Amino acid sequence: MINPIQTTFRNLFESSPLISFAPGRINLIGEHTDYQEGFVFPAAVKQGIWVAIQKNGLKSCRLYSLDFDQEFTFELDTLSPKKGHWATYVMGMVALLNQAGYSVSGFDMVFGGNIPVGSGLSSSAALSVAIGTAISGLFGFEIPKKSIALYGQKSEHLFAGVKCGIMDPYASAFGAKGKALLLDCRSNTHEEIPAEFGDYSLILVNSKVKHSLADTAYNKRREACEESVRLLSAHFPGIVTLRDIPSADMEKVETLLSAELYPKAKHLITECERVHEAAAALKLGNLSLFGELLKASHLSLSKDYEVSCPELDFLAEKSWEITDVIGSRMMGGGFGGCTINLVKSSRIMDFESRISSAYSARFGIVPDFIPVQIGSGASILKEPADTK
Ligand code: GAF
Repeated sequence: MINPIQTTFRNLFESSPLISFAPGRINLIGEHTDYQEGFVFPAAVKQGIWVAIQKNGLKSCRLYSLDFDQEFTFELDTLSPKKGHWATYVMGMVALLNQAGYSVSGFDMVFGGNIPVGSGLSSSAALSVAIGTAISGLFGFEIPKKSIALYGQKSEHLFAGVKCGIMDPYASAFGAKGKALLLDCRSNTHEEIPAEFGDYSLILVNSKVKHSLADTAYNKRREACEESVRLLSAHFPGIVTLRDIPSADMEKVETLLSAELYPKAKHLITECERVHEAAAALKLGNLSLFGELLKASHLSLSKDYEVSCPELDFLAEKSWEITDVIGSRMMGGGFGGCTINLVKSSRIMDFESRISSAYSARFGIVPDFIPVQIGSGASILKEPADTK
């Protein structure tokens, strides 16, 4: 992928660019917990976004998206990121970096990637992190990775309208080859844990549906958690988020919350515990326990947190029926996108054909299968040979 990006850049702008890469991410377990300062267990994948960039000596930034085959130019003096356009991710990062005191001057940029659209591998976080890494390298800012991840999250809040957590840009920035990140979303620190699955491989199944209002529902879930914290804090002194409540106190939580709020809080509390259990199981090589925890996570997301959909439920349930599958659950924000599955490597073709025929018979959609391997986080791949 680096070659077409580099060639396109040279053809369009006739100079030699710096090239950065930032990966997409999977999440093994720990869903919808990051915005409650909880625990998550993501990993970077090999698919990602490549950004080629060079200074242009102007007061404007000239962009070209290889994937959209579109150009876009914006002036640095009148920067106005608008929701819904790919260039917003570039303008958003530039606006936030300028606000933080990094003085970004004019540049030319080409970017593109190989993250399947709608797969839930978080291409938007990868794009923000790749842009932050590229700008940091080009202008010599040496912005810490954690700050790049936080700017990526803030850009999503301000310019895409999704009040997401830190997981996606953090995993893209800090990913490590062959390792999953046990991430504490309060301290924003992580422990790397070898993601060794023996005879099993990770494979995503893309439902190829994205139900409307997903962003609204996401923000509503976040508000429901915040409301629960407000109601519970009088009875649990010192709690800051739902992560601070142990599941041993679940009965008390139930008596204090409405029938609407309680299951959501229950998901948060139990999912944080499942993340620790899953990390411990992986360390011990106990894959069957790991798989059971993935199933419990899916059921909690579907029944209690209500962020699944019939297509994802069907894919997970069908996978649970197959003996060669050790774990399966919806992955990411929900309401569509992918399931993540641990499937016996020698039986993947059989898995694909069984899931494909069952899913297409039920929904009239042929799902996509995306094998994933755990790769490294964001980096600069190539320094420019010359600068303007
Ligand atoms: C999306 C968000 F961007 C993440 O922050 C996280 O909340 C995830 O949904 C659900 O776990 O990917």
